[in-house]
Amino acid sequence: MPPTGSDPGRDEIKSRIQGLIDSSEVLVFSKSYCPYCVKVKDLFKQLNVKCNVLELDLMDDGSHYQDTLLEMTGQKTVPNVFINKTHVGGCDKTLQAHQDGLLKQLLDGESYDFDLIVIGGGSGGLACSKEAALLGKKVMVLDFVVPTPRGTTWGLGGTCVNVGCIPKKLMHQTALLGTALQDARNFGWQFEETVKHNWETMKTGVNNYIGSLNWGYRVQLREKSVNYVNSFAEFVSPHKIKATNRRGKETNRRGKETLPGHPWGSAVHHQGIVPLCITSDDLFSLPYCPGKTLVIGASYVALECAGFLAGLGLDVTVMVRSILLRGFDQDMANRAGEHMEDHGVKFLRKFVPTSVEELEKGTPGRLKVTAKSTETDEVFEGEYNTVLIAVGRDACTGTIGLDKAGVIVNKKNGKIPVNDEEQTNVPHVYAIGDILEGKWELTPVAIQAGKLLARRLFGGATLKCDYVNVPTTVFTPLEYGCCGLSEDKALELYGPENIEVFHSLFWPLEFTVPGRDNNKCYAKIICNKQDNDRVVGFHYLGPNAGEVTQGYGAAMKCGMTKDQLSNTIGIHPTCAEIYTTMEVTKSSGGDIAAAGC
Ligand code: NA7
Repeated sequence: MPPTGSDPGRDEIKSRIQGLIDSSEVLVFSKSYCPYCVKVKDLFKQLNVKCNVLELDLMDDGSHYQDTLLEMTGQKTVPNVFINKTHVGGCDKTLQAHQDGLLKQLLDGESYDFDLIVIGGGSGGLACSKEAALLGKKVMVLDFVVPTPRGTTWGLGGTCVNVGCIPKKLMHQTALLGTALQDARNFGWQFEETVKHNWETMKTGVNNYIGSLNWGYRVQLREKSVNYVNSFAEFVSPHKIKATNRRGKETNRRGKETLPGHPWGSAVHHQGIVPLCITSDDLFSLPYCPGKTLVIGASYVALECAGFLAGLGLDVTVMVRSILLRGFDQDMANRAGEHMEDHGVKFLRKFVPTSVEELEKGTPGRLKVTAKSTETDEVFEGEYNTVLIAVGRDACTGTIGLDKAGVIVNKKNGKIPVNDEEQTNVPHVYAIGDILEGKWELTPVAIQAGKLLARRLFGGATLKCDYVNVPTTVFTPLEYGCCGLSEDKALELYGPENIEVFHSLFWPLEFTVPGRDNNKCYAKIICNKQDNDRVVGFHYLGPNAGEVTQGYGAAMKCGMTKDQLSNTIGIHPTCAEIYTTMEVTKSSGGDIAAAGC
């Protein structure tokens, strides 16, 4: 049994190990029969470097040494190598360090400044850095926002906090309040004055809240002794990071483990028209109301922005190149789109923009947009005050010197491939968050991955981030929450004969008195018949989609089946209860209209 608590034996071993680390040029904890240890010892022999070797299997208290090493380094296995007080790691890491020149630098007396350097202060980077610091590690976070072509910039916290989830949900809430005001009259509220919306008040309120979050993050980093530097970071060698601040001053730092995340940029592929247009990065702090707006793009950023702008009473058109919400369940995407159309959002389908001309300067000005059909020769011309380009976001990995560290990047999309431990092809360089290839671009996923990574790197933990059945919500005017597979994907994976889809329309009680959106909300679960009718896809279109989906997401993690759902007692009257009473299958073609309690 390893000694626990403040065991004097353990403390004694710890101080002995520390003494050895401090006094040895090269220290190898080894086992005499271990072939990996032999490899490492041979390497030092070849390099003609004398090392202090402790064969733990030949020592009476060797197993206690091993447990203490786990506590000190997060590594239980041997060999466990230290050079000039720096923990190098096991056999693979030592050989890699030899290959990339680090071993030589360490033997020459150069050591690391930090145990972990995090590039990018987004949700994932901050979570990882704070956790690593809690585990007693020396951590640096480098974060720098390169201004958008329109000059917009922001503070610490990354996309979600500054130009993503937070401002968009608050602006969505602004729009929902407008609808609530209309509903209120049907509930007896009387207010005579014309209801108007003031963009600047909303923008200031939202931006002030974001400012408080930026400040909060800085305080948290300081409290946890994470070294935060507002500088642009780039690799100059596998372990060396150059940091350039706003005034162009450069400093170099050496990190043992490195986590590149940032920077991101809105993808503005229509280079010619860019200077006249804005992106969502600009919209959330736009100093004036955008007026009549054309939104180019049809994924969630585009639809969410179009939705809340229309909810503020603006004239909004969405230019769709192909389909709505690519990658999401298409049945649900179309229903969310239909609801937007019913509430005044115009859709210009199968068109792409060809030019934008300025007709008049102003805040907002007037722009003429020309577009061409993707299917016919048809040309479209329209006048707008604002053109918002929302055609995806790029991982700007080309600017942070990843090539100098030898990190492989997918050249097509700038994303970084990693293994299931978020490790890149370079063992000491990890990546998390939106920058990862083939993973979710969601804040909570990045936070989870970052925390778990720090615990694995520095706390001896083994738990990996689970990227399966991640719940998410699109904040369109009628919100869309989902978890697991889309119907299309489930059909493709399991085949139509093995899938049962249960579905229902519903009418939220709060919509009944104002008499709106009857039978527009929709619930659907996709079950795998071959696996006990396990729910493999959950879809919800209705109010409070995030709140509803979160709980069912937890149930799906526990392997929820249709039977378990049917045996669950609903909470009445709510929207979420619909899942406990869904009996109509899609294949039956049965009536799914809501019919009271
Ligand atoms: P997505 O999910 O990358 O979707 C991009 C959308 O833009 C999609 O509808 C595309 O249509 C459309 N698109 C892409 N290129 C063009 C061009 N050239 N012309 C017209 N339309 C185009 O992006 P989001 O904007 O929702 O951003 C998601 C990110 O924001 C995510 O990374 C989070 O970090 C936050 P398509 O379906 O390809 O025809």
